[in-house]
Amino acid sequence: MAVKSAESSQRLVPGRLLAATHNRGKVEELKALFGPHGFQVVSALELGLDEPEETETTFAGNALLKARAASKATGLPALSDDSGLAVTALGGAPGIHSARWAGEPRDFHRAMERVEAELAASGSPDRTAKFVCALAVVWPDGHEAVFEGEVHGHLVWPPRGSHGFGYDPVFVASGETITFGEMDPDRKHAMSHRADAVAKLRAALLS
Ligand code: ITT
Repeated sequence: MAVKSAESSQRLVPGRLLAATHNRGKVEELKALFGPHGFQVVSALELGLDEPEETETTFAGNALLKARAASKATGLPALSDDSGLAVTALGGAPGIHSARWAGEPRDFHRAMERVEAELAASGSPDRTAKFVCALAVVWPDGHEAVFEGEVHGHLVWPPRGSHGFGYDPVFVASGETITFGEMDPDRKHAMSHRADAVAKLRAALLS
């Protein structure tokens, strides 16, 4: 997927980095992906920041909205992640609504069951899907950049494995036989949609 970088001349200097997310799974993955590059990742969850309402219609739009709110609240450079599962036979759903399909309080078993039920109802034999991740960086001076990553694969049923988070137990990346839920986290971090977006961010902002 194309990289959209609103401002690529700005550099991200290793140090304290605010992860504008309240999702524990994402916080862990962002720490694992940015820690080795000299960043101390502090999350909006740990700081108790308000969660902005995700009112945009794209991953990139929602990522920017979350990073802007967190940078404004803290005066720190903020990194946000808007991501989700896009199922081919469901026209890309749940997409930007991936978290919402889990209801409140969030229950991803319920979300995975809904995907399975809607696939069965669609009558399509196509089980291909992809995870998408938009990472946005917003600096206190208003500079912004967004990077998008993807990983393609297919869905399996029933769910398998207890690693990762969200829809990981039903997603098998292309060329793999085990789900992200069964995969060692380091291996997921080498091939995931988040890793793809981080690689693009690194090339643009850290090199
Ligand atoms: P924040 O907005 O606070 O970051 P959130 O969970 O609401 O947390 P999103 O709106 O971006 O985040 O929703 C993304 C959902 O997509 C997330 O809750 C997961 O269910 C799913 N998802 C994203 N990345 C995933 C991954 O690596 N593995 C499994 N599921 C993932």
